[in-house]
Amino acid sequence: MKGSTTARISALTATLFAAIAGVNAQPKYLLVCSMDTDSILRFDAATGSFVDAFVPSGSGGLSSPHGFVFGPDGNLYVASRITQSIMRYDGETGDFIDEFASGGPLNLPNGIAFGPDGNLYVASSRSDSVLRYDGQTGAFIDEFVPPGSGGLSVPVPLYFGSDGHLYVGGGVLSGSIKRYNGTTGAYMGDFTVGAVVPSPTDFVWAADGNLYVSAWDADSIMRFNGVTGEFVDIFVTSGSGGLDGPRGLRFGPDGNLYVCEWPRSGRVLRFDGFTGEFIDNFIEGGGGLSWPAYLMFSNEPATAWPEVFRIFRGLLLSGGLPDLFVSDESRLVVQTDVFAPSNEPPVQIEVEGTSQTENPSELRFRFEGMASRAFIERRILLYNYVTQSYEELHTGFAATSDEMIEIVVTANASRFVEPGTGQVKSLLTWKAAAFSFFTGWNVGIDQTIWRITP
Ligand SMILES: [Ca+2]
Ligand SMILES: [Ca+2]
Repeated sequence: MKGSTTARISALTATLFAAIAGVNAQPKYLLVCSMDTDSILRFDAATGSFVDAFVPSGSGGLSSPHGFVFGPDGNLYVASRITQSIMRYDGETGDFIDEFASGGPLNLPNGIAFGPDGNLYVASSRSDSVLRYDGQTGAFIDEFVPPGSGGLSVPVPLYFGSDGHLYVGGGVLSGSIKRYNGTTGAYMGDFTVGAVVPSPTDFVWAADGNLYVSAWDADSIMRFNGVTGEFVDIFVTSGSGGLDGPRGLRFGPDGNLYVCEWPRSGRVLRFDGFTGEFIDNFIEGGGGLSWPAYLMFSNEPATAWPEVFRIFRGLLLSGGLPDLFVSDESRLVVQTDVFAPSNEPPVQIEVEGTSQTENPSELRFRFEGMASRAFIERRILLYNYVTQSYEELHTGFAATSDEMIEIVVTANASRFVEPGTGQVKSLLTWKAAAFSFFTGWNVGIDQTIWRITP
């Protein structure tokens, strides 16, 4: 466990570094869900000035929009509360496509997210549950988190963490962020500990490794350790800048924190991302904004999950594709191919996924795994679609307990995404060091995912 913690800390350091290296990736737009006007409004991300109604009022029947997210197909999905459905809009133009999902015991949809299995997860506020819909067809699949599981009450925001598990904010006076197994939906415990969150309405992991949570009933923004869930502090104090009912929150390109105020006004408030001090009303009623529920910048990173794995060398001992989704000690285990030519790594595994964007400003590949013996050389390669060959980006000795390695590409990242299809591929190889005479060993892979920023 200790090794795992160390690896996580180094991964967080990498995140911080990347945040500094990636400042050139400026989003153009801030999208805000304007509940009272039944529209999604677009603002200039740098100035806050109104640009247009990306999704015009009532488009396709949109009524009381809440959670929204860009899907794996690049389109925008919006929870429409009054119609009890999830609407889909063209991700480029904002044009209505269809009423994507509805039905099942859905009652007041709130936060929505796509999962590692490519399906759509919806917080059903009034049934105290999380529902799952087919990510391709929109058909209802099941109650992924059954009503009240782990004490879930009035779920509002929900996101998959970088560990692949599902985090759900719920509860009123004794609110918290709860964690559910990303593949089974089983309750894993309350993630936030040390302080209750009075009505958590949104949350976000920041580059500093902390989790920032809107406490709607306390008019404040709380901060928790993003890895352990331990309470850190009240980051934005109650009522700062007149804050009355914080809801959606995100960090902007300037490193500051943007918070929707719901429902009192049409304000998006900006707070210093380092001190939490109030800066200004970044948006105040622009474009008719009223009851802003959620917001997002146009270049938020999206997760690409492994869709296929291929064993070029080695023998599958145990596990399968779903083991690669979540950091949960459940692994794909592959043994050495003893017949491999001596100049070739006897374990070679390729994983493949799909990026939502073909021109990313940043691409990260995250690997978590281990080898059964010491002195096994591990290489991580990403497929370069320009040179049409694998490019080696990391090499080192594999650890004998889980370690997490995150490769961060900020320069010319589009070379690792196939034009037209968005395909991304990574190759992982293991080979015993020259001085080692062991031939029978195996590797366990706990997680392989990509995080891709438009
Ligand atoms: Ca692990
Ligand atoms: Ca796993």
